[in-house]
Amino acid sequence: MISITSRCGERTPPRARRPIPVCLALLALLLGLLLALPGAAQARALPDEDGYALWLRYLPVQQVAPLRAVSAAVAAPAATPTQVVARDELRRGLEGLSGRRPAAVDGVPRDGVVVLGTPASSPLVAALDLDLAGIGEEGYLVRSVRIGGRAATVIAANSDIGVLYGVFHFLRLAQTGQPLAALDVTQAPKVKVRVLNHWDNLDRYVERGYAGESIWDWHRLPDWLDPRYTDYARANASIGINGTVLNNVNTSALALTPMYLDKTAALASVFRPYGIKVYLSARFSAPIEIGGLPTADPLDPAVRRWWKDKVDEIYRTIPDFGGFLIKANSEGQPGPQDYGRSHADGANMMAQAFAPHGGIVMWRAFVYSHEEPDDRHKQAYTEFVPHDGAFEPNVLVQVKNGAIDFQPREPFHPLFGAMPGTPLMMEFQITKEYLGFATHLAYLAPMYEEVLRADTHARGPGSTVAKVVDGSLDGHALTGMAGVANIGVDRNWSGSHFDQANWYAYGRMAWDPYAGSADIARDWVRMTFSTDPAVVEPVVGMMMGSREAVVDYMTPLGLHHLMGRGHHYGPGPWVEGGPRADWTSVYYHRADARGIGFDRSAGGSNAVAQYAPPVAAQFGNLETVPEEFLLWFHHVPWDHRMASGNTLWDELVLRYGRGVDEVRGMRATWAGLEGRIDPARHHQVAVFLGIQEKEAQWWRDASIAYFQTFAKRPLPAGQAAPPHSLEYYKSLQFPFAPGDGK
Ligand code: GCW
Repeated sequence: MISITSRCGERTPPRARRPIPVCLALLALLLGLLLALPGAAQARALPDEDGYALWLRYLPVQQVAPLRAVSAAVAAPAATPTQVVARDELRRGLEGLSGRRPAAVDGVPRDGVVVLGTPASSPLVAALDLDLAGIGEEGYLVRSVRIGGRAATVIAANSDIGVLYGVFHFLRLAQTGQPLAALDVTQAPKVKVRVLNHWDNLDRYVERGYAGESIWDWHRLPDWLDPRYTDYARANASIGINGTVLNNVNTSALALTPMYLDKTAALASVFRPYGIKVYLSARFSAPIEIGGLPTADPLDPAVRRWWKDKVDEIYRTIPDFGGFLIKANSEGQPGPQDYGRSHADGANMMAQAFAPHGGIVMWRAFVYSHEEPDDRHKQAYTEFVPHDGAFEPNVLVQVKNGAIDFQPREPFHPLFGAMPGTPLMMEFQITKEYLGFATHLAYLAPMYEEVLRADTHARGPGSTVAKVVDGSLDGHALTGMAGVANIGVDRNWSGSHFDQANWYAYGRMAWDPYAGSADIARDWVRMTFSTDPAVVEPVVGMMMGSREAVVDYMTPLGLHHLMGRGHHYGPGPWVEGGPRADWTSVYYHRADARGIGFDRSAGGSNAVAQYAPPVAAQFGNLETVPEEFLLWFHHVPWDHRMASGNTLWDELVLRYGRGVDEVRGMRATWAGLEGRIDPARHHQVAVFLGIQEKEAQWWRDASIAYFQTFAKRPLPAGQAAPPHSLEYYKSLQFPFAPGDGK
């Protein structure tokens, strides 16, 4: 009889049972002792992650049996590139999550088949006779059904891309640990054009980018298609983004030359299966710079011909090209006003060139002029409202969420609700130009949500910004949302792990502007870090408080535009002088011996009058203005009594401190999660939170040191004096801070 060697090294006959448990027990004891030694935690640590996988990590779920029960096999067509992508993503995801690669099958031979397709692409879907009428081209159903008596899950749509979106939805449910046995999901996007705006220059510099160079490797395009482009497309499709503007709004005209169109076409070919169209920013003066014309006057027939020919050429190269994004007559960019023409003249010229091809023009309303002495807050409204209804039907006017510039908090832009005859799209900034770059943890979805839920009162109560954006308020079919991307070549894409959440949340809110920021955060944390409730709840808590913390330590109570000049890094409330008043801080805070704040009430610039009367009345009155907008709309005496009972000065100081405290709290919460998150990501976030605390403190100290020179009042009891002199804070220079325009 052969004997075997047990793990204890004893020679035992094969059937002898006793010695094995004994030696296993010894082994367990030994292991236990080992684990108790210093360094043992390391041995147990989760494997390091670098963040490249984003929210598509597809790691094994905790409860594998229920997932396996519904995902034994996949029955999916694979006749088109999008069908292949949908099937492969589903199999890849399920394999990672369940530890078992689902078989590819043609029918439903057993329980647990996931059936994909449209009525046209899949006989199985056709036979189910589902009601797909209300979900449009991009919507989908995910439903638990029975086919031939067997339990199946069907992911059905009217188009291949709808099916792909459904696949990502199903995978999200699996990733976040939702029950999968009785599904009945119906989804359709509420916004049509859901685009990222890359502020990427052709030399790969990213304006306001904090995640390294541009991912577009223009020099090696069109031949080298970096695999990252495919992962970019997957990530975007997973959250419903269906377009990308590749180049900066401050663009070179060269982006429209044949060489760059070929490169753009190559990117379009990678993105196409994922339902992502490419768009380009176009420089208004391109007819002069690359067309050799003496003018770019939009009413000049030769100029009109040039744009028409250019657009025709683009469609010969990229048949499903999306359209143009235009920044005109803004911050020195050329535009129709250079020729005495209006924004509508400029936009319509281009829109007419696109109309035969089904393309669109996204014309930005971020305009203000240094020749115009009026409050910058008012200028977009003043320039655009007179042209309401005058734009071609394929023009979207793209409006930033607030009237100044992506500040940590702004009231909603007065254009929302004020142009019923024109579709307005939302422009949010995902990159954190004014919210601590990529080092500070600031989850932006609560800010997006706050703006989308704001009530314009334009057509009576309930006329929310979301209803303007989704077209329901004034019956527009062409609708859109843009997010200024935070993506670069950094391994984790966004410069920090938590900034991925802002990209993610933007996509989810572009799909559904009524979605809740906390729900989205919860999904994201589960997919990105862990489904363990001991991780999910504290991390969601950190995220939900994080934007308010930034508001507090940078620009509390409605203050705005107080950052360092040019690069926008760090506090600079003292910034004054230079080429234009509205690029200084003193223009915005107007602090003096009496008080602080920008009077935009009827007695001041009267910007409030651009809002519908109930909103104007609320914002315009010192008694009714919400405190978070107090200094946005009013110049307020230092001793003004706040709701808390404090004076304005005391409250201001306390808010700065509250912001710093919140960051300290986030650090402590995060420190408590060590061991529950892989060491690499945990460490980087911990270090970044340390930087954030230092910088929050710096914002607080420098701001207080400066404003105290006007308030000339002591700090409230218990509040520490800034450790340095105002001169010290003013002397700090950051010549190479990232992302500055150039
Ligand atoms: O926020 C400001 C930025 C500029 C930017 C501009 C814009 C692309 O500081 O860098 O330029 O807005 O939105 O056009």
